[in-house]
Amino acid sequence: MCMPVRDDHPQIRHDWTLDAVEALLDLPFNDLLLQAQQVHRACFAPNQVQVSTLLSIKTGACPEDCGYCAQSAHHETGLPREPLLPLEAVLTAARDAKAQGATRFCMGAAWRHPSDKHLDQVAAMVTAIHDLGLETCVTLGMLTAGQALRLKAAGLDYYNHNLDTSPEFYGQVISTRTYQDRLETLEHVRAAGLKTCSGGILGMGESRRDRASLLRQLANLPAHPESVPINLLVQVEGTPLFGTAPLDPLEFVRTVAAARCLMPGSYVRLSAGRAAMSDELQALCYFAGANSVFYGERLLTTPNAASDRDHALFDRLGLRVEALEPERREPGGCHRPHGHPHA
Ligand code: SAM
Ligand code: DTB
Ligand code: SF4
Repeated sequence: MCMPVRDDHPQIRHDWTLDAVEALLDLPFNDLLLQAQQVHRACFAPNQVQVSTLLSIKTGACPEDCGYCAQSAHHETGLPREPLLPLEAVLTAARDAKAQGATRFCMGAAWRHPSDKHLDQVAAMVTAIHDLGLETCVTLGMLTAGQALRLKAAGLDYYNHNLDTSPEFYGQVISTRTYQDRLETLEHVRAAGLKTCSGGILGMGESRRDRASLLRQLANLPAHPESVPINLLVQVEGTPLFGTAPLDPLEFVRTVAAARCLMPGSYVRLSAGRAAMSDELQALCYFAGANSVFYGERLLTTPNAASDRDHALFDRLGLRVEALEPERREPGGCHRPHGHPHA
């Protein structure tokens, strides 16, 4: 059994300098991957992957102007808008996801922030999905402290709220909110006792230093997010970021590896962009410490990697899908199964 990776563990730090994180990203590729793999093995079952399924419960017409997003009302992307889905439709999708082996059901809404009426409707969804025996995650935009508590009381496990990029680059991607707005919602989520899911998007034209700065922000939060999604920009026609020069795939792997080194006890999730990645690139990401994916044919509005392709890849790599076992899901703790050091 390995020591729990808690906030007082020497590997858990919240005092990273930007130069130190950049130096990690600058390491020779093999040195960085070896370090990440060692950290990964010390904290997690090395051949296990957690799978979550996503559903867009309210689509399009978002007042925010995020330069990457198909759902912003500021961009002409031709995406059909859909109001908040009824509870029954959401439950059908959740039952399906469970039947396909997902352990967490994540719901996304294209809001700047939810109204209290919408929040009550989402809270009812959360409770019903929790009762199906699935973990729940929602991403609804900014929350007040009271709204975070309301979701916690409804049985919510995780709140997803990405920092997305560095504070320095943020203004070039989004003008309708600030980095501080994001940090404040994360504070409310933590204070309510919810688990945090927070990560970012790579391939938006940011520099390596920006990627280092994003990782530093995440690692220097008062508690590491339990889940860190690393998205690769899905380029959507009509968005300002459509046509951005693609990121070197090895740079993506480096960032996954650095996330693993900086946040040893966090699940690092390969998120958007997997549909366009080769199996070999995904395999390298798993080696670099990614241990979670979004699974299912769709992300929110764009296609995901096909499920049969995922299963074939898991088989080829000898990766097992993690079952939901609450006693092993201690927040910030070590997730390695007892008595199976090399499981
Ligand atoms: N509206 C809420 C918000 O922005 O917090 C929740 C939904 S939003 C779609 C959730 C996350 O999806 C964003 O923070 C961003 O990281 C990711 N995302 C959106 N569009 C993307 C794209 N085209 N490529 C990669 N990631 C994307
Ligand atoms: C996250 O970091 N990625 C997911 C989830 N959290 C909500 C969303 C990806 C969205 C990709 C673009 C789309 O499908 O609209
Ligand atoms: Fe709205 Fe979220 Fe898309 Fe930004 S990322 S436009 S907040 S749905």
